[in-house]
Amino acid sequence: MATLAIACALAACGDDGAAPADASVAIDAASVDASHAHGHDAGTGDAATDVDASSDASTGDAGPVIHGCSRGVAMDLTDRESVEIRFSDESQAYSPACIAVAEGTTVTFLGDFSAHPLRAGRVIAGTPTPDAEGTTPLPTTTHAGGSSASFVMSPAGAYGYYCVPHATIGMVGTIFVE
Ligand SMILES: [Cu+2]
Repeated sequence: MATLAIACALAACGDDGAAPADASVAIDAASVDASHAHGHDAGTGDAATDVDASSDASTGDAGPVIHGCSRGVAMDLTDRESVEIRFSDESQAYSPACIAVAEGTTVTFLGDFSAHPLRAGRVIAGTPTPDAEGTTPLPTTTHAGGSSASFVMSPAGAYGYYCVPHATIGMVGTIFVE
């Protein structure tokens, strides 16, 4: 019961501090999340993307950062069986662009793939870099037709993707699978 011990330390509670312990644990979890965020803005996909990509090698305990998206700031959708990511001519962006899902979750991209062809990979130092075949559940060859495409996210890992013609203007995203 490590969490209870921590909670008691924070709350200076006695032998029967069950109710205050819960409250302290919640506060503690929130502060941990904040400390892992490192100030990244989830899914903005602006010029900061390049800086973030260069930090991939020194991940520390916060895990990888892809397109400015880390697990700490990702939208937590790990309780969903299916997730939709939308994109449009107006937004020139994916929404949501920075998410975490459970392994086996079906992720469906919805939008015009002829205008916004999808490819697995990441923008590194301003250069769209495709992922190798077999390293991602997302398409390693450009997916360029139709208006809906679904992918079963497995195995666990961190997967970047981008719109081929708009990758360098921030039409990028990241999916953490756990
Ligand atoms: Cu696009």
